[in-house]
Amino acid sequence: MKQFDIIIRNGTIVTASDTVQCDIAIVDGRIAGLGHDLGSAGQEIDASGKLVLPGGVDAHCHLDQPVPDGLKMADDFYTGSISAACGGTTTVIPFAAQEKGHSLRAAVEDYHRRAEGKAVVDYAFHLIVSDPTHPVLSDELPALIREGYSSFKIYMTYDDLKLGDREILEVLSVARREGALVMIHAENSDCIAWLTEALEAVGSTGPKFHALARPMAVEREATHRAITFSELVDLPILIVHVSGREAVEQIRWARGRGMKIFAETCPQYLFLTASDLDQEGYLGAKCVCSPPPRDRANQEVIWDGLSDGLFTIFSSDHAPFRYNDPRGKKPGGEEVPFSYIPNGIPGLETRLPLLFSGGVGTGRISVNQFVALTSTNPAKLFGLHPRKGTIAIGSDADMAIWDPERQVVIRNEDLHHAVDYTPYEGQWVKGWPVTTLVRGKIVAHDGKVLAQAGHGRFLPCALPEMAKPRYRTAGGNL
Ligand code: DUC
Ligand code: ZN
Ligand code: ZN
Repeated sequence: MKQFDIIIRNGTIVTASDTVQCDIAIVDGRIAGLGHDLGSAGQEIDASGKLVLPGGVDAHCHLDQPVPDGLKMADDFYTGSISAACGGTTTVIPFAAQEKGHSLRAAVEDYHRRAEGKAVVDYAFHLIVSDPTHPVLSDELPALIREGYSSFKIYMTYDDLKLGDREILEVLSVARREGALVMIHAENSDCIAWLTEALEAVGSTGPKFHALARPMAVEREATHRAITFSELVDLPILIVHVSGREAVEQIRWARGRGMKIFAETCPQYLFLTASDLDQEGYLGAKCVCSPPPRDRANQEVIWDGLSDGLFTIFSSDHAPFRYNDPRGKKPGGEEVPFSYIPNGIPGLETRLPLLFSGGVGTGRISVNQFVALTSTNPAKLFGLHPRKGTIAIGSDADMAIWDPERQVVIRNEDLHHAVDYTPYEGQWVKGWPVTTLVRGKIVAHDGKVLAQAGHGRFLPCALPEMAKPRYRTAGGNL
């Protein structure tokens, strides 16, 4: 009888803290041994010359999320998760979004139905709280947090999602009481509406004007306001999709005052600029996302924040709207004013290779920082560690085996999402995840999907230890 189900031999194991040469033994989907001369196994994987990393945890992606105005996300839990797997990601955390006027519980139940039997990688849910009524704040949200939905996103913009300042304070207070983590989309809604009207009034309606309607000042102001709310309630928060210098400065300022402000950034702020919205014709619509990409100097600010520890996590913000589609970027098949273009770009499969190549490959970040930003920290921040996010005895055998030398030119035709474009078409990267395992099963190898839909399981999240309040203030004790 073989001792183990699988042994991965001769690889270089990388965690957030260490890089070691050793073999990995797997039994029943978990890591059972790390070392040399481990014994025999039913299946052997030779990882000579390869890096073995914890599978990526993409803590910000949108899959099959109901959206208004006749739009539809192209990726469901199957196409989204095979795309994730082929890009070295083994856990995704998309959003169960409350619709205004509806219950939060209904959103969660609906989202489970959408995920059931489809995912190939494991998944947890964040909530989106868009209608914090009394029953939601007093009953539904606390109950859901205790059931394993321990993080939620709130928006300071988008008419169908945004909360007012008072509502944000109420919601943060519940999170503090229950120990949840709040993710904040920080952009000033009124400023965006005013700028949008002014631009459209003079006929400035093309995709490139999306970036002008959402300048950095709009993000800076809202980031500062979110930090103020965090201080008043004495609650750590996560500022998501930070795009450039001005928001970064606010977060550094808050950190300098001893506040626990977590920050996330995404590939679009490293590999795209606002000029990508200014492509021929209407093609810039492919890069419309919020906050918008900035300029080259801001890309450097984001790189600095990744290397010096300002950013806690690096996520895709995958928002899969097709380009040539009546329910996508050209709603009704037409070239519409920028304010009607659905916000968001695809990025689940390219998140890790882009950061590996642009960050580790250039020496901007170490390979251990890469693991921390893309796997260990998101697992810790959202209560999934040490089951996810590391290579350790007892952890789930979720791994990506990387060929650090493989050179790839990104082509949409090679990706596995259901979107009809990638904003990174033609970009060259060095380093690619060739084999991905989820709980000891090879789910993807060399771009081929080897797992059945439904292999992925739902993961309830523990209360995030890392996001506990640091101080007790008057506001926090209320
Ligand atoms: N912005 C968001 O806030 N969410 C989805 C995509 C985007 O661009
Ligand atoms: Zn957002
Ligand atoms: Zn998002």
